[in-house]
Amino acid sequence: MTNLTPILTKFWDDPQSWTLETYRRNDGWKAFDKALKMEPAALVQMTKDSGLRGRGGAGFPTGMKWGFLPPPDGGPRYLVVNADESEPGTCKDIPLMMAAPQFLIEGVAITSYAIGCNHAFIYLRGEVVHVYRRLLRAVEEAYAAGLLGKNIMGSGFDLEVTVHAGAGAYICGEETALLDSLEGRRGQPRLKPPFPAVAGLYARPTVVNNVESIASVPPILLHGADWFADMGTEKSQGFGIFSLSGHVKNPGQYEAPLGITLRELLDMAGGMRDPQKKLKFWTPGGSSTPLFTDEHLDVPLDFESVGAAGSMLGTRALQIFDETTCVVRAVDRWTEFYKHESCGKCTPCREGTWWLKQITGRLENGQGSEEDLEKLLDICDNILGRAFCALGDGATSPITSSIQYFREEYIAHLTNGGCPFDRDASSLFA
Ligand code: L3W
Repeated sequence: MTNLTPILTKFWDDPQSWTLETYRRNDGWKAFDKALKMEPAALVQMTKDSGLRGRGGAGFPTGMKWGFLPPPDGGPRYLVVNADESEPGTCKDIPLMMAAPQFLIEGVAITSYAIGCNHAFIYLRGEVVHVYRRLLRAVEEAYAAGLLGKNIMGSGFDLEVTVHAGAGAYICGEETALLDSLEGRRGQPRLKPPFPAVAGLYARPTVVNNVESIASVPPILLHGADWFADMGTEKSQGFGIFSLSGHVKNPGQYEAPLGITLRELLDMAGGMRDPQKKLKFWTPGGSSTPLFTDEHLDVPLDFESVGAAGSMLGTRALQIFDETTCVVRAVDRWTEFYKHESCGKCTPCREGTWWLKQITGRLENGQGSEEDLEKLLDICDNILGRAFCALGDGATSPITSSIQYFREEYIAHLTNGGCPFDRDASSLFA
């Protein structure tokens, strides 16, 4: 594995990389030792100074989020790790938890100490039973070593960690739907504000952070805020795990400073799967982020540059599609996903995604008319900014961006009376 910043991915290839022993050999749990000798407020300040921004998609400053918690009032406050990785193309948190779960558990311990939490939860996507087992074992190992539990290492700090597996719904990656699900209710988003920092789990102050954000805390504490802030770009500091999939020679996870380009990542990943085939389109951060094309190969993959180029960095899920892929077919598949995963709470998303799927489906089959393109854009316009949460907005991204860049391909389906592509030639959507 080629990695420009082998930090979270440093020992993934070691045999038994997931054990506490391997983690300890790689400086594991030293940061927690250091944390327990610090004032919690200093840890929050360090996280702010590092510039760490949420790695789950939105990029909200992590230290600032911790700072939003109201002053202690004697009642409980919670840390909830969002491990519900489900954004299409995103495969970084699950590999991280499989290969090096102790990074997350140490991050949970440090963060809990920093924010005054004595019970933390890891909410895991329900389908990944193998990850659930690995996390449970890793938490047990940490308890057995006295790193979790009561009066940890004589510090007077108590921490219980609960691993909870959801039931496999994309909506439960939305932080407030996740909290409802964790409380035993049907996972549907809550109205914000109040944000979880003020009223979250059981209506108590709660920090919800992504797996990779929390796992990044121990290395930041060990090496210093400046070390982290010196990586990446001015406003998107540090490193991140980029997941490459699709028509790429060596798909997988590549850890690198934010601001790296797809051209550079593709070089690290051995190039296109078939070097004779041209890159056609790609997602910078999963299917919820507007598509890019080969014109965007040199866009620095940081929050600001990707935004300025018309998309979002999102979860850094780079799905690569070569010229054999029918973009209409890809968009139709993604739209089916959003329609299926819409929780039904709000009308724009529930009704809108259903209509979007009707139209992308008939266009892909060469039915319908050119007017359908305007209808698609109109429905997208009625969802964007009007849905209850980001799911609806995400559903519009592949549609609007594919019409922007590949309108003629939609038309070709109509003039051809069906898909003009050889479906057998494209392994992704065959
Ligand atoms: C307190 C305020 N807290 C904001 C907190 C808020 C949340 C975080 C970001 O969507 C994106 C979405 C997907 N006081 C606050 C405050 N916060 N203002 O900051 O909030 P927000 O609303 O910007 O985003 P979000 O609802 O967390 C996440 C995109 O990520 N995405 C999806 C990824 C899916 C997964 C998955 O597979 N599980 O990660 C991909 O691009 O479209 O834009 O914590 O509480 N004033």
